[in-house]
Amino acid sequence: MTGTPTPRTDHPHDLVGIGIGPFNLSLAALAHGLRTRSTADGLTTAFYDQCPAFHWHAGLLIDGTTLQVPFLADLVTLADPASPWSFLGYLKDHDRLFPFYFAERFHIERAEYDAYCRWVSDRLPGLHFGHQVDAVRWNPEHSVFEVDFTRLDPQAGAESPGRARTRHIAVGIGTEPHVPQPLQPLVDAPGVPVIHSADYLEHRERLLAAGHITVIGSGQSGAEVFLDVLRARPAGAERVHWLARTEAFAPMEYSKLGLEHFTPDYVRYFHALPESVRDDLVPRQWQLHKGIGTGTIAAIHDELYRRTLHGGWPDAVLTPGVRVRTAGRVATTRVELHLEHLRQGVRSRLTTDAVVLATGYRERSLDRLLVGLDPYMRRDASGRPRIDEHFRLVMDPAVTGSVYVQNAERHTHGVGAPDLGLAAWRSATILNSLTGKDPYPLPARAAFTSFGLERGEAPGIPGQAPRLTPLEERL
Ligand SMILES: Cc1cc2nc3c(=O)[nH]c(=O)nc-3n(C[C@@H](O)[C@@H](O)[C@H](O)COP(=O)(O)OP(=O)(O)OC[C@H]3O[C@@H](n4cnc5c(N)ncnc54)[C@H](O)[C@@H]3O)c2cc1C
Repeated sequence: MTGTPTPRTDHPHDLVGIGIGPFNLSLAALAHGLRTRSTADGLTTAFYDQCPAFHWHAGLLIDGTTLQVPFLADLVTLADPASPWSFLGYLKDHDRLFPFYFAERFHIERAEYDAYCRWVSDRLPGLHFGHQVDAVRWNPEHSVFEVDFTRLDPQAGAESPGRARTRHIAVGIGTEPHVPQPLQPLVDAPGVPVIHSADYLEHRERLLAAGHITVIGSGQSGAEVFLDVLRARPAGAERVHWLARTEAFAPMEYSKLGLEHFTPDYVRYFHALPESVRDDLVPRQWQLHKGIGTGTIAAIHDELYRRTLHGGWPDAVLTPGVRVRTAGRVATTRVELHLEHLRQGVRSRLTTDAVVLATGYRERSLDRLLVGLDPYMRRDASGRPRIDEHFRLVMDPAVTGSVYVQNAERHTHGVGAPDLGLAAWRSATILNSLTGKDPYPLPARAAFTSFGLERGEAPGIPGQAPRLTPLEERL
């Protein structure tokens, strides 16, 4: 809820959430739902976000772009379909249930998901926007965490400090745009538009006015920006390059059994693997989350094809397998990219008038925020926080409170960490652990695939005796 008064901070909360992206918003919505459940008493909660209001990837809400998960992957439904904070609840509140029913859309527009989340954030009590959390400490004397924040008032330019005390914390600070080192010099200099795709819409008009545009990056964002540029430019005078380091403009895995990697079953299987095996696995699974949606690939090809109908080829160059070695400005108005094809070994230069860096995102560092907890935190062989199956940082037993994390656990819980489809389940898992009362009963099984073998016996359906395979059949 924007503009709510900051609560009294002398009584400790049960739970403080840091960051209000979709994941902590889901946690706040399900925590709010505990008040009506007989299995658990209500929790006192407060959630803080540094932004003035909820916005979800505002720079990439390009017309027509859709969520890559079905609308059922909203903030609550997969844990509590009866919650008032569901996407269907949002539609009902806006008298749009019938139009949505006839639209037959499983994948809603990104802008609609953003509006739905903002509707929740405008109504849910205990959300405090314009609050930047600066530090977290454990107070052993009172057995509470202390959360220091700064209230930001962008209009008045005023700032004032504050502190909340809490028994438990949920960190959901998300990701930030990433620019690879060779491209850093471009971002720091003014003049030519060189922007990260996260800021695309804000700079769209200026970019489209440039003579030649280069889009770098072969993920979903790069593909969407390339398609948008293509559609906006006249046929035969597109003047756009799309370059990517990857071997191909590859599709994202979206088969039904492939999607079972985004189930609680896979999360549990992955979490139980040894650390070295997990580290080996994650980069190999890039196609589960880093490719391009097949619909977007089809739309790009359709658009290019349409531009050949009256003869000639579009003035668009699409080249995968290319690395940008270095980059620099030329006479303040242009950019020169030094390119190398990774297979051919061929090097060349490209001079361009605008660059969109669709070079992805990185998890925001927990270490910066949680430096005060460092002496208590247990780390793995690579120095990363250890995180248990309930999404809780493993800490010295002297700390009796819990720090839960959302979307910072890819190394322990796998590729599903940033996936919106697991949001409600993870929030429910956290609340079940925090209350110790299982207010949100969760399914023991969610996938048809049995990930891994049971030790000593064949995999089977939980609760049913496994069918033993005679030795001859195994040959
Ligand atoms: C363009 C794009 C599209 C995507 N589409 C999909 C999709 O279709 N399906 C899917 O499954 N996944 C999708 N994802 C991935 C999904 O993980 C993110 O969309 C999602 O926003 C992550 O939510 P979050 O809550 O972790 O973080 P964020 O949405 O990044 O929110 C984190 C919040 O924490 C706040 N914050 C950070 N530090 C502090 C601090 N110190 N104090 C206070 N507040 C702080 C930030 O202001 C921010 O509001 C997409 C990602 C991107 C980039």
